[in-house]
Amino acid sequence: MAFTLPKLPYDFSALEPVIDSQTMQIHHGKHHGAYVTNLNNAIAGKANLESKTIEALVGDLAAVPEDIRGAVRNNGGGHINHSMFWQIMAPKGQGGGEPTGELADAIKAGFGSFGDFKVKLADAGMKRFGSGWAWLVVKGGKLAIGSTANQDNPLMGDAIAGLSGKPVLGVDVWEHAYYLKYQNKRADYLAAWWDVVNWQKVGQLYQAAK
Ligand code: MN3
Repeated sequence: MAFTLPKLPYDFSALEPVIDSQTMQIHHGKHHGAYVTNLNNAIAGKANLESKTIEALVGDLAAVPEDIRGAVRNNGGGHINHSMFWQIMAPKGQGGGEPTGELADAIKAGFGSFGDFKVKLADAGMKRFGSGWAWLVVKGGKLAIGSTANQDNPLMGDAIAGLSGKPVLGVDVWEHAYYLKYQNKRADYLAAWWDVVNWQKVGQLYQAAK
């Protein structure tokens, strides 16, 4: 098996009340679990693909045979996106607040203020029609905000994902991420989500990406 479902770094109930326990169980175990299973099935027997990191695999879809490229794009994207998503959240109390240090400075330089940044990221999530993700990426040494459809990741590049750069924060705006608790109210989910963002982890990703 090339890829495995990573364990959550906290309990299913740890992100309550922002994200309910049942949503976390289904989202991690069923949705992310299925992306991993389907990705492994798609690349089974292809040692050159099985030995790659997930970043290298989705970052070079041109190297994937055409007959499985769509499956790798969707399920490899699902795997890398969710693997990051779990890491950049933390239980209320540990998560939330504001970024510090260089990341805070870069957000201020790029978007005016932390408040302006939050508005712009939520706007990217709201304007993504249907399923997808809103992102904060490092591109050319600077921070940028964008969104992708389905399970596309910025590492796939502009031609495929409509966005490029190294992701440092991504928020899942698929209905499966919020429907049980928030129903159709994506804006309420996005507003509450800030309370569980792990800014320490996002700061580490920023340091590695810049
Ligand atoms: Mn999801």
